[in-house]
Formats: sequence, structure tokens, C-alpha cells
Amino acid sequence: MDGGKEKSLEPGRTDALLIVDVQNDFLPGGSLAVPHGEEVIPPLNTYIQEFHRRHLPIVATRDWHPEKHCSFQSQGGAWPPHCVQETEGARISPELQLPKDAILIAKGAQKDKDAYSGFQDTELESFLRRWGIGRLFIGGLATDYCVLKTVLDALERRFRVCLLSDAIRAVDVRPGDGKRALDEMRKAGAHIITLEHLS
Ligand code: VGL
Ligand code: ZN
Repeated sequence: MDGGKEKSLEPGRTDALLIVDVQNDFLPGGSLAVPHGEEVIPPLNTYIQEFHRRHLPIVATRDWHPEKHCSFQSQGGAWPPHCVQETEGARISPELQLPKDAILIAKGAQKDKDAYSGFQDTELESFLRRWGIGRLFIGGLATDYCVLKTVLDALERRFRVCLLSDAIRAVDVRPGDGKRALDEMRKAGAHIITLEHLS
């Protein structure tokens, strides 16, 4: 299956922009810096402008872990400590030009539960249903973890997904992880787009 049957890529009334985890710890100098992660910010700022000027919802997720989260190496997990609640590393990058009315969704806040998807144990879906959203434009960090899981969860919940391929970057723990994640999202029905498609 390929999600390439979008009628129009002009964002409209039932669309929302969903920005995943553009937080200091995933950017250069952060504790879990995604290679080239900062490159997502300029295109995301353009997507933000496009949605904001049409008065469409903009949602940003943030990884929001308690101090001894199970995903940290000190607790037997895979990662260095990152995005600890209320720390500078957990802040959304100040370079991301989020409007004041953007909705922030915290995830991964339970100590003993890993959560890569913005839908897992959050209010994200109920917000989107309340606003009548049917299609999500999704970008951010990281392609092979939180973007992947958020996109797959969105598709499973019957949202259509436009993946912003110019506004995602991968951790690539194993070389090729990012590319495989992209293939997986495409096969699951995500429509892969770039800024030029927005018109
Ligand atoms: C993420 C690794 C650990 C992500 C979050 O946002 O993709 N990756 N926690
Ligand atoms: Zn995390």
C-alpha cells in the first residue's frame, strides 16, 4: 500500500501539524544529539508559518522523562539520560518558532514505561478528535524512534499521514535505520512529502 492518493496537499480545515520532540537534548550539544538534528528546524519553521497563517492546529510533542526513567542506561535501558522533566535539555528548541497557542503534549512521563509514540498514554488523540482532524503532517526527531512510532500509531488510528521528509532526521544506531523506518512508514500508508508539495 502507498498513501499517495491525497486529493490536495494544501492544508485545510481537517489538517493539523504535529512536530515530534524538537528538544535541546536531541540537538547538537544535547545528551542524545541526533546527527544533523538541527537541520529540521528551518523547514519546520516554514511548515509552522503555513499552518499558522491558515489558523490550523499546531501540536508539539516532547519527551518528558522522570529522573530515573527505564529507558536510561543507568536503569538498564538503551539511552543516556535525556529530556528529564523541567531541565534545559527537555526544553523545546528556542529556535523552533512555535506560536503561543501551540499545544504541547508530554510523553514518556511514566518511570517504568517506555513510550516513543505521541499517542501513548497522552491526550493527543482526544484533542485531534475534538477538533475534527483527519490528516496529520508529521515531522521532527527522530525518524527511527519517536517519529516512526507516532506515524504508525496515527495510521493505526485511521488518521491520514503526510510525513515531512525534509524535516526529519534519524539516530541511525545501526546504519540504515532511518531509511528502513522511512520504508516502513511508506508501506504502512504514510504519504511522503516535502515543502514543495505544500503549494
Ligand atoms: C527518542 C530515543 C529516546 C525520540 C526519544 O524522540 O525519537 N529517541 N527517546
Ligand atoms: Zn526518550
